[in-house]
Amino acid sequence: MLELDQVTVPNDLEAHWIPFTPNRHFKKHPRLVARAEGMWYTATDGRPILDATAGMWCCNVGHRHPRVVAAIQRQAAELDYAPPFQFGHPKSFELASRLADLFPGDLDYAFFTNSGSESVDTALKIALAYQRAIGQGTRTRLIGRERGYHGVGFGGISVGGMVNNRKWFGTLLTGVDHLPHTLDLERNAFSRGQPKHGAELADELERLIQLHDASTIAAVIVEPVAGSIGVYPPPVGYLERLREITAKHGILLIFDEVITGFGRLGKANACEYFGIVPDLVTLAKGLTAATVPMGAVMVRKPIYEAIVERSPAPEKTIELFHGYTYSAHPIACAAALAVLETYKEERLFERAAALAPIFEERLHSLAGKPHVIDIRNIGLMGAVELAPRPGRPTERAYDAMCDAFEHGLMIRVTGDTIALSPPLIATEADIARITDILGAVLDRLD
Ligand code: PXG
Repeated sequence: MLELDQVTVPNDLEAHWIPFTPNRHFKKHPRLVARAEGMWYTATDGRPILDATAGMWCCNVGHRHPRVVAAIQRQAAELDYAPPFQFGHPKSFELASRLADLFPGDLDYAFFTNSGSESVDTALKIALAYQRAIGQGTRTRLIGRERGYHGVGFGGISVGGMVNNRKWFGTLLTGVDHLPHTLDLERNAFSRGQPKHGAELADELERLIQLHDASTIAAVIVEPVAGSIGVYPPPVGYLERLREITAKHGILLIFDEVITGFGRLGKANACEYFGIVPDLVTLAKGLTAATVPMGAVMVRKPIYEAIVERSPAPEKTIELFHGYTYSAHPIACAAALAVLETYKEERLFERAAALAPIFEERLHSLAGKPHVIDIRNIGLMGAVELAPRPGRPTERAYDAMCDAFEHGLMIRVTGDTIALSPPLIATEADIARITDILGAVLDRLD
């Protein structure tokens, strides 16, 4: 095991181009962690850092869980790799069956990827292939939502709605349109759980259908709870309406559950939480609790049947020309199976559901703090939105993140919003500590 005094801290940070990070500032003021256990990281200078973000919405079983560590070690020593095209290994089939059991309705098939971004591109491609397979090949348009985050592949940024993630990268996919986002501070500020107002925003889909005609639209993709933008729970009735409208017009509905999957809302997934069966579901993060990179797309039976079972090509012909070298990697499968076992054994989804009201209470106790203009929460997802500094958007929240790290707390920021998503193993005392440290950070913030 790595002891802290064995950690060497590099004296040259230049060569690593760090993703989604202000490299110039970070390399002058690095925040490096050396080890982790349970709810805690240890910084390279030995300071304990409480993890209020489950890494990046992903370390749901806490860090370095013994069952998961052992499963990864065993698998690495047994079968390091198996080609996923034309060959296979038993664990991927076991994992797919377990996942099918976790999802409602006939979301019975799993296609494996290595990240959320790959899951999104895979789901969009399956949607297009399905429409073509059922003789609806004119349905090529994809509809996303403003402020949505669907990873960083060209498909994902095309249907995504974060301006900075799109504007640098050319024309993106053509034939994409967007629904309006659902944040409405005037009507819904400081809502607890799902906001009351805004279900009618789903009717904008009817308007897009009138504009483009249903016969040109393949799929709509949304995060059931917008995560990365800073936790926008869906208005009451909104997702139900999206499901109704898409079904009526033969449009597939894709739920991007990269964040909401695996207990974040106190249920196995957002489908179960909201009681809605979409046509495809994208997964990653909590699938392996981030121990080994892995993603997946859950697919409804009629989609699999149309593309695979009813393929007009001879049986020895590939049905879907798509996949990755590391799809269903044996070590990722072993990690995922151990993580699913941990969710079940430790009743972590139920635990998250029980903790959610306490988290809500503590989070909303920050309402009177300086600069706070909104607080939102659902399950174990929470956001504190700050008023931006005039002319310097994002800087205030960034300073809060740096200060929190100095004071032993890891939080995430997006724009001027602080986002919290503690591991599902958090205790009441952990939540209290998180909000206490954050409260002090807000008090110090200028
Ligand atoms: N879809 C959703 C809904 C996500 O939240 C992805 C796709 C992409 O997953 P990968 O594994 O390709 O990164 C995500 C990822 C943040 C933050 O700060 C959130 C994500 C990634 C990075 C930062 O909120 N979510």
